[in-house]
Amino acid sequence: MHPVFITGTGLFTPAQSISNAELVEAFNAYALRWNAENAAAIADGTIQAIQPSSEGFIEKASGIGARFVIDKSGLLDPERMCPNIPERPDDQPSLQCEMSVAAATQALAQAGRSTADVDAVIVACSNLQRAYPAVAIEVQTALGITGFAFDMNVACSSATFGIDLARSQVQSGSARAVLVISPEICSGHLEWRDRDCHFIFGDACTAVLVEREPSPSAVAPFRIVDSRLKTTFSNNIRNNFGFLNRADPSGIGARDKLFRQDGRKVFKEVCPMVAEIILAQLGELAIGVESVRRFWLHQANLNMNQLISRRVLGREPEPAETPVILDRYANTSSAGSIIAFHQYREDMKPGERGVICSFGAGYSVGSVVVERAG
Ligand code: CO8
Repeated sequence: MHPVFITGTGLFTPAQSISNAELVEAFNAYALRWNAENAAAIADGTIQAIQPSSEGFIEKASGIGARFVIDKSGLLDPERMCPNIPERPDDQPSLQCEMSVAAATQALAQAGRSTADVDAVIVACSNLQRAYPAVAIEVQTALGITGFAFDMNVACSSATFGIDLARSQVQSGSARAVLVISPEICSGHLEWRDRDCHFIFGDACTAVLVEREPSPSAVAPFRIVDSRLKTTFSNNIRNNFGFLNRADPSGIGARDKLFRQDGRKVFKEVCPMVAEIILAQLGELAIGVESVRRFWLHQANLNMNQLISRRVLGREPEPAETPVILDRYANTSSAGSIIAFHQYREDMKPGERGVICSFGAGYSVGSVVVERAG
């Protein structure tokens, strides 16, 4: 089969960031207020008081130190606890289109390509801001790309599944080059009033250019050696928001219409699954684990990544082997492993190999083995 390369990556980071201290202060102000308003019911045992959040817990349980967000004003307002993102008229670019164009422009520049070299756009992310027309087609038009575009969603594994699909399209000849873009606005579907998860997510957008040959001016191209996809159904990470919600008004606004998870179960079930998939993939490719220079893992939880790396390597990982961006970005769903790849790959030498691996809701795992091209 014809080789296929990732020739450029791009990253859009929102201008605003929220530290754990700011987040916890806002949450605790909300909790105090809610508990005061519901004091009688709490006192007679009908409902339970909201427990405060803590910076210490967040850092220890997750490794997250801050998160970028599109709007922090609404998130830090104890009366709102939700981003303020005004709707735009249909004749203006959508927010996800704007983020996508910014990231894609960087990816093209890094690859030494122009939009005239690209035939397809895949917008691959956890949540799309509308059902149709596809955000990808809006992005395609904004960039002036002829050809085709479509949206897809595999939650945290959207980007790796998108790369696998782009690789097939390039291999089959249906596109010369494909942009895989992940505009993740996680702040819009997170319940900021739930201390179990209010610290987990942030916003960002990544773009990856997949094509047949790197241009001579590509900054750090990588050949895709292999990609493996795995899904297995689980209710442990779920979001029931959808177009049928209005057909049963009793559920509108209920807690299950935003992200929710049983984090403990996810941790226990997903870590071994990911380690097994990476080890099986490397084994079948006859690539010794010790020869893999870097693992750009999904950025959900630091402890999770350390456990997976230990299982794969059979020893403690060196920090440079498993780059962490979680401390600044938090979990940006499908963008996470690509942000790590974007920020930590230029130092690798031709022939050196790495693994981009995402995992999350579904469950889904996407593992892409790459090798630095010359
Ligand atoms: N402050 C203080 N205490 C807290 C807080 C807080 N903020 N939150 C919880 N606690 C308490 C709990 O109530 C509990 O108390 P108790 O022992 O009295 O019951 C105690 O701390 C321990 O809680 P947990 O057992 O929940 O703590 P864990 O150590 O398991 O850590 C984590 C929780 C960090 C969530 C951890 O389980 C984890 O990261 N698991 C993996 C989760 C994961 O990777 N999920 C992937 C989801 S992402 C994805 O797939 C994409 C979905 C689409 C994007 C959605 C965007 C919104």
